[in-house]
Amino acid sequence: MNKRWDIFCRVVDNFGDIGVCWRLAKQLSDEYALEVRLWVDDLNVASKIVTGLDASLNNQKVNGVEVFLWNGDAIFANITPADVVIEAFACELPKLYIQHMVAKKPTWLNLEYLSAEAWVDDFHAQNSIHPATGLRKTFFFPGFTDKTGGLIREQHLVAQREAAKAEFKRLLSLQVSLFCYPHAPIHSLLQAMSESEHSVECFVPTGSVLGLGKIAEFFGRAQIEVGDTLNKQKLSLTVLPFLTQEEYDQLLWCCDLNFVRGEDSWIRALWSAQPFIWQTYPQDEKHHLKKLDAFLDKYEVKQNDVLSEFHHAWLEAEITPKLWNKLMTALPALKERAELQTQKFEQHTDLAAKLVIFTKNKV
Ligand code: TRH
Repeated sequence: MNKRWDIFCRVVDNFGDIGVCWRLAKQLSDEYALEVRLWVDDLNVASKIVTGLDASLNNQKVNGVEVFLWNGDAIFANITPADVVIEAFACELPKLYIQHMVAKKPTWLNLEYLSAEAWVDDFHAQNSIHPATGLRKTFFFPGFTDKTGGLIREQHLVAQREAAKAEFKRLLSLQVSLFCYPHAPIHSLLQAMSESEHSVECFVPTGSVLGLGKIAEFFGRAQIEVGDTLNKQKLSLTVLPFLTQEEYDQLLWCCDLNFVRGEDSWIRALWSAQPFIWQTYPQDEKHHLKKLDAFLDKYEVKQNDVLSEFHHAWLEAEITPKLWNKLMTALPALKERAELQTQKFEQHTDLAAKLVIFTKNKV
C-alpha cells in the first residue's frame, strides 16, 4: 500500500520549487524505497538542480526517480494516479489527472511553502473538500515545531556533515558564501567586507546572485565569469559555477558564514550548523519581514541581537562596515549558538518521515 507517489511541481521562478521537490523525491525513493514520479513543467530549470537530467527527454529515470515533463493536460489521458499525490505549493493538478483520482481516491496532499509563523501549527494537516469531485485534500505544512510537517532532512545528513567538517583544513581568512536576490544591498556588503579587519574570502555560485552585474560593477569590471577571482583590500571574491545540491551543501558546511535565500538554501544553511543570514523571498505588503521575525524568534534571536540587526539591514537597508565588524566580533559566539540551534531542530522528525507516517496512518 502507498508505494507509488506522484509529486507535481511547477517552476514559478528561481530554483526553490524544483529544489525542494527534487530533494523530497530523492529522499522518498532512497530512504523508503518508494516508486516516485516527479512531474515538472520546466525541465530546463530542473536540469540545473537534477544532476544528470536531460532536458530534451520527456520521461527519464534519474537517481531512482522517474522524471516527467508536465506539458499540459493531454498527457494524463492514460495515466493512473499514484497512491499518494503531492501537489507542491498549490501548483494545481492537471484536470484529467484529477478525474482519474475520483475512482482511485489516493491520498492527496498539498505541500505548502515553509514558514516559521505560529499559525502554521493550527493549519497543518487540515483538510478541504475539492468542490468538483468531493475528493479530500490535506494541507501539509513544513515547519519548525512538532505540530507541523517538519523540515526536509535526509537521514545521513548529520553524519555526512560531521565527517566532512572533520576533514576541512582551517584557513586563516574568513570564508563566506553568498546566495541572494539581486535587490539585496550587495555593494554595501562587498564594501564592508573589503574594509574588514580580517581577510575575507567570498564564494558566489553563478546563477545564484542574478546581480552578478552588481558584483562586476563593484570591482570596476564590465563582466565577470566562472573561475574569476577579484580582489579589493581585504576581500577576495571567487565566482563558482552553479553547484550540485550536494556540492552546495559542502560549501555551506565549510564556510564560516553563509548568505542564503528563499526556502531550500535557508534550511540547508540551518543544517550546516554555521551562522547564516537569510534573505526571505520578497512578498507583498512586506509579509517577508514577518516571516523573518517569526524565524528569528524560533531561532532564539532577541530583537537587540546583532544577528537580528544584520538580517534587518540586509533586507531593508545597507550593510555598514561598522555592522559587519560587529558581526565579525560576535562570530565565534554565533557559531556556538548555530550549533546548538541546529541540534535543537535535528531532534524533530523530518518532513519525509512525517509524510510517510501520515500516509500510513490513513490506511
Ligand atoms: O531559488 P530560490 O530563490 O527559490 C525561491 C524560493 O523557494 C521561494 O520561497 C519560492 O517562492 C520561489 O523560489 C519560487 O531559493 P531556494 O529556495 O534556496 O532554492 C535554491 C535551490 O538551488 C536550492 O535547492 C539549493 C540549490 N542550489 C544549488 O543546487 N547550487 C547552487 O550553487 C546554489 C547557489 C543553489
